[in-house]
Formats: sequence, structure tokens, C-alpha cells
Amino acid sequence: MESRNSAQLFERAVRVIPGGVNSPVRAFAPVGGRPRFISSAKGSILTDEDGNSYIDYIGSWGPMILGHNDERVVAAVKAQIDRGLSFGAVTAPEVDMAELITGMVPCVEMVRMVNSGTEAVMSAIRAARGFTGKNRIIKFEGCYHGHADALLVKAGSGLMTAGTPGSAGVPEGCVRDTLTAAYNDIDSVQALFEENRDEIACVIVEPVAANMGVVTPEGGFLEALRQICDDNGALLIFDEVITGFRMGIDGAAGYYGITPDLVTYGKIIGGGMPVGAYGGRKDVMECVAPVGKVYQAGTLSGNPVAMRAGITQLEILKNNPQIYVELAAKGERLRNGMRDIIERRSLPYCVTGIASLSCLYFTQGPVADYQAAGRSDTEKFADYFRFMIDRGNYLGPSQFEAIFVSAAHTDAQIDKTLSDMDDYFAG
Ligand code: KE4
Repeated sequence: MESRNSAQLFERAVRVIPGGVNSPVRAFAPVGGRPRFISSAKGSILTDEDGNSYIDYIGSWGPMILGHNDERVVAAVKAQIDRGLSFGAVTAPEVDMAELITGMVPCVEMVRMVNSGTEAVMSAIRAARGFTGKNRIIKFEGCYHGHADALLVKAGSGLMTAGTPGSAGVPEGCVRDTLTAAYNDIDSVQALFEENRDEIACVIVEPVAANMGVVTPEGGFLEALRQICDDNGALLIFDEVITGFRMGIDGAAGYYGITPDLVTYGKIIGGGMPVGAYGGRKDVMECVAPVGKVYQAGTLSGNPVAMRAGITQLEILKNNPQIYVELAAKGERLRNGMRDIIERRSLPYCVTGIASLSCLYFTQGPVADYQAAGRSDTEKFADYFRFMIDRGNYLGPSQFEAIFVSAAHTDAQIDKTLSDMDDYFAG
């Protein structure tokens, strides 16, 4: 049942906000209907403006790994608020956060806080260009790295959802140095290095591509990227805005045993507050102002309230590693249940995923890259989405987003979602 108040809010919103949303993927455009305006959340449950509740499978697109409104995170935010919201000066929480991240992730020797994943990536790219003195970058089709001009090329997430590989308003000059390769196709990377010898500053990759659904790296792919970058004097950047602190305490870099030169973070490190970060090799990070000549700044970077939220969430994850075992088990439960339904009902679909990230693709599969993901039946996905949300399962409103589970999801909730999925395909 559509939320009446959501309908009224959306009619107001579209008059004063482009598309009625502050981020396109929230608009429900590809799945039809109007977005549900969420009024509150707790644990794995969202509640909309009419009191309808949903099992939440986006978790604010990743930050809510512990579940919504974890009391410990909320208490830390409230304590900091009583001391002040923002000072525009150095604060202890920033040092605590930097020491926490560099202590948790061996490849991060230094880190700089920013306010979003987009800022983290654009800054890391600038640091790589400043450090190497080279301009060209390689990204992968279907990977999304935020909305900085140079990265809006064959990107995933909202661009893939809209079926537009790029964006209006991005001058050719801004993307002239952005080269795209195919995910899981190391030959496509090698070819670009041969065509652009000694001109490539970095390769940026989502170590698990979670913006074209969920595409995992095939064996040897990440290792080969590391080797190609070493062979050609280019930096390897892991965009871990989604995977960072989600796949384990040291993210995908630790999970796969690869040492990138730079890593970008967001989402989880903010505990729900606006935060991003980039970090890595000390010699590269010391190119960044005020030490080096790569300029990057931000009024609210390292905001103490956001730091306290993120520090609290990261410390909980660091001190309770069994959370990752539980998250993986929940992800497996969901994936195995979906695969069982596909097999039992002989559906031409496939399920991918790893740890707490999953995707149900409405295509036969296998899905190992952008082209394969793009063959999904997005109309069928939209029909499925509408059925599932009306049954109280809040999935990402796009075939090309991940399904996130949190520490707060119960087996009973996952089984309920699977039962609803089975009902849909029974119909
Ligand atoms: P933000 O600027 O949205 O904080 O982060 C950009 C970003 C960078 N890198 C990766 C791997 C990301 O997934 C993202 C943002 N993720 C999307 C969800 N697929 C954000 C959702 C939205 O755009 O509203």
C-alpha cells in the first residue's frame, strides 16, 4: 500500500528539489511508483511516514553495517553534540580516527578525512596524478566512484540505472584522460597500458564491484592489476567506499591479500554521518597539502560529530570480529535461499555476492562484467521490486545496486524475505 504521506511529501518535493530527491537512485524512477519517505529506523527495520515498516536491505547504501541507530553510536554522537558541532580547527577525534584507521588497515600509513566517497576518490586521483606526474587514469566499466567529472565515464550505480554511461555537463577535456577497461579482463588493462605507455597515473577499481549489482573479482584479477601497476609505474587505488570495513576489518585489501597504494573509504567509517577518507602510502600522502603540492581541503572534513559516530562504529567492528562471521553467514543464507528458488523454479536468473553483499540478477549469467550485468531484464526486476516492497522488503530500487545485510538482520527476517521472493515467482 503506497504511503499517503509519502505521496504528499513527494508532490511537494518535486516542486523544490530536482526529481524530488537529493540523490537520483532514491527516485524509484526505474522501478516505478513513488519513493517511500522514511521517518525512522531501528536495527534492520525502516518505518515510513505512514507507519509502514520494511526489512531494510540498503542500510543507507552501506553505512548501517550494525543496523540503524545502534545505541552506542547514538550515545557517542549525543556526547559530542553537547561539546560542540563544528569548529573548523583541529580536534582530538580526528587524530583518534586517523590512528584507528591506520591501525586497522596495514596498507594505510596516512589518511585524510573528507565528507563523501566522491571527495575521497577525486582527492585520491589528484594525489596519484600529483605523485606520478602523469595524467591518464584507468577505471572499469560499471564501476562507480562518485560523481566527480573525471569518473563519470561508463559508470555504474545511478548512471547504469538510468542507462546513461556518462553525464551532461562534463566537458570532453575532463574525461579525455579517463580510460576504461573491462572488469575481470586483465588483457583490456594491459592493452591500455601499451597504448598509453608511461602516461597512466593510476588504476582505480572497486575490488568487489558493487555498483553494477555485485560482481566479484575472478581469481588472479586483482593480483594482475597490482603487477601491471608495478610494471608501469602506476598507482593502484582500491575504491573501498562500499567494501571498506564491510568485508572484514581490513576490507577487501585484507580479504584478498592485495596491497593497494591508495584506498578510498566512506559510508561505514561515518557510522551514518557524512564522511569519506583517502589514505595509503606515506610517500604518496605526503604529496597532499599542506605538506605537499596537491591541494585538497574541506570546511567540515574531520567534523567531530561525524568522527565520533565513525570511531564508535569502527571500534565495535574491531573489538567484535565475530560480527564479520555472522555477516557472512547472513549473506550466505540469503544467497543460498535465492539460488534454491531459482533452481526449484527453473528461473533464468543468477545470484552473485560475497560476505554481506548480494545481488539477484534477472539474467541467466554468469555475470562477471558490465556487459553481462547490462543484459538483465530491468522491467522484470521493477515488477519484482514493487511486489517485494509491498510485502515489506526494502530492496535497492535498481537492478544495479547491491543487497546489503547488517548485523541486525535476523535469520527469521531473511527467511521471510525469501518466502516473499518465492511467492512472487510462484505467481
Ligand atoms: P558518495 O559520494 O555517494 O558518498 O560515494 C560515492 C561512491 C564512491 N565509490 C563507491 C564504490 C560507491 O559505491 C559510491 C557511492 N555508492 C552509491 C550506492 N551505489 C551511493 C548511493 C547514491 O548515489 O545515492
